Amino acid sequence: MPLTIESAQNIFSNTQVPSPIPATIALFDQLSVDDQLALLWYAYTEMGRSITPAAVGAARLQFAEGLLKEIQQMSTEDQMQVMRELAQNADTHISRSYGFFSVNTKLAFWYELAELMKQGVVAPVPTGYQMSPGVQVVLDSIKKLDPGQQITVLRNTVVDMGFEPVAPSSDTTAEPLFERSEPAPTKINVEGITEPAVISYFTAMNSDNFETAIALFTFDGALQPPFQKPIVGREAIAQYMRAEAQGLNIMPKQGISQTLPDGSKQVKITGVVQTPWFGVNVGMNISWRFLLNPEGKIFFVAIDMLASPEELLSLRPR
Ligand code: 45D
Repeated sequence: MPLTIESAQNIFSNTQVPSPIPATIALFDQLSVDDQLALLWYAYTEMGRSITPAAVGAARLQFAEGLLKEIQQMSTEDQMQVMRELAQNADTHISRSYGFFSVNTKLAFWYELAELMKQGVVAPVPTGYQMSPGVQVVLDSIKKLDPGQQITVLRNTVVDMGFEPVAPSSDTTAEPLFERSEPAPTKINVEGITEPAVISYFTAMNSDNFETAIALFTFDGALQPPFQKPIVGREAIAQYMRAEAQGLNIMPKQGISQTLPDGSKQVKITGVVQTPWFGVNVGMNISWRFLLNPEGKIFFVAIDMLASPEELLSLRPR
């Protein structure tokens, strides 16, 4: 029987525990737009007491600079309006430009706006803003998450903003590199796992060697990032990796592997991933669910955020 993405998505389904991240975002989505912006400001400044993202390099800012200049020249009321329009996905020229940004440029844009807010150049909340009780509910929900989950909530809200382009810009070759402050581990040792494709995948990813990583996939292979649909085909996966997988520190710890009757293998691994935005300060608890074809190529891999650190150890078959 040929492998299908639908069946691959369900491997190890009994180890999948509902994540508190979508639940928190669902609460956030119910807030009014002013409450949403205020909530993000409170959450971000609160989080900043313990962890702050790394400053944004000039290269990454070049794409956002025009918009940021434009916003700085506006009145406080207009600045507020632009932020509302971004959060509401309005069809305006600023919201459209933002929609074309890569994920990391979107994050860099807000990082800079947050700096301007700290300096008092841009107002974080409208004058006379009254916080609704719902904001506290969402803040409490965010506080219960671990740091890796908190930064994922922030990232997802930022990604969802702006007017969605009809055809997303696909040129990721211009995406600036993330400088690695220290080299990622290249000697990968995963307890219980010897599959060469899987080990080579981690080694390649830790040196941003996406060509090598892609060559480990079948031509029709797929990669499913956290909370997203599968990205199908080598070229699409390569584009995605160049845009979003740079500078990651991947530290897989342990796994289980099972051979299926047709000779394909399913492998589940848990471990910790660090993003270049926060470096060694924030570890995200992650699982990888691989389906390898009988020739040992990667047909499918799903990357999931674990619901809790306990899930790191709960490796059950199927
Ligand atoms: O609205 O094996 C203000 C893949 C208030 C590849 C604000 C992967 C107003 C394959 C404060 C100004 C990539 C899938 C906003 C592995 C307002 C693979 C600003 C996984 C918005 C392992 C907010 C990688 C700001 C993973 C500035 C899981 C927020 C990577 C900034 C995960 C938030 C990376 C930042 C994550 C968040 C990065 C910088 C979760 C960064 C998060």
